Amino acid sequence: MEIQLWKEILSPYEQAVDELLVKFNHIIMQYKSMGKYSPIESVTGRVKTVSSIIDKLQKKNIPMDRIVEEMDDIAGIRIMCQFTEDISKVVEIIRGRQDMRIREEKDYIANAKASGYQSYHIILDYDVYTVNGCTTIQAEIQIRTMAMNFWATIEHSLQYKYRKGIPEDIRAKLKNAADATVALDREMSYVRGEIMDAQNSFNIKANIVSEI
Ligand code: 0O2
Repeated sequence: MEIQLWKEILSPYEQAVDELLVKFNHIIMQYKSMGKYSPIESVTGRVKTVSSIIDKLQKKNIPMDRIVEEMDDIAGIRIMCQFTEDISKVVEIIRGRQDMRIREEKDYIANAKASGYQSYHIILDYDVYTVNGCTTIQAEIQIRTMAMNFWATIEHSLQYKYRKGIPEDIRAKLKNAADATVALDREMSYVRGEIMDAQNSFNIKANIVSEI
């Protein structure tokens, strides 16, 4: 397909990622400016590359003219939280918004994948207003703790290294590491109250200093 046509297809997805990043970053800023603990630690976003869209279309037997309806992760947002408890708070924030209409939720924290992968996925319908009018696209939001993100990032890069499949011994080690991640998140939950108090008072002090 021509480059120009791909640019036209991907343009609303790029706009959606930009807009969603602004919205989630403002949530972080608003919590901080109120001197409150933010359930969102950081947020990243990306538009799927053309080659990985083509790979997925072929793998799932999706025709080109069904991209908008069938592909739900061309626009991808990843939200990192400090604690497992923050994830449900972020889900509630998204559920309460009218500009992000939830199509589907997948809880890979309650039901981790066989690989050990943990994350909470939300598929959205999101309206993008362009010079040609309004178009609704799908976007995938992945919400996870920093520990879950550490594991998923390493495992994802190994998937690239071992394109024909991660060897069994490495998969077993990754599964152990995933179990350690669960244990780490559980331990951190025990000290959550302490950390939140410390961060709240740090934010309040920082606000006072910036006002002087
Ligand atoms: P990328 O490069 O991140 O875009 P499918 O999308 O067909 O694989 P499904 O059921 O439609 O499957 O989506 P699923 O499994 O709910 O979520 C897909 C995305 O979740 C993946 O996108 C990854 O980002 C992430 N993910 C799912 N399983 C794993 C896993 O075992 N390890 C890691 N590291 N990430 C996972 P892509 O398109 O595969 O990759």
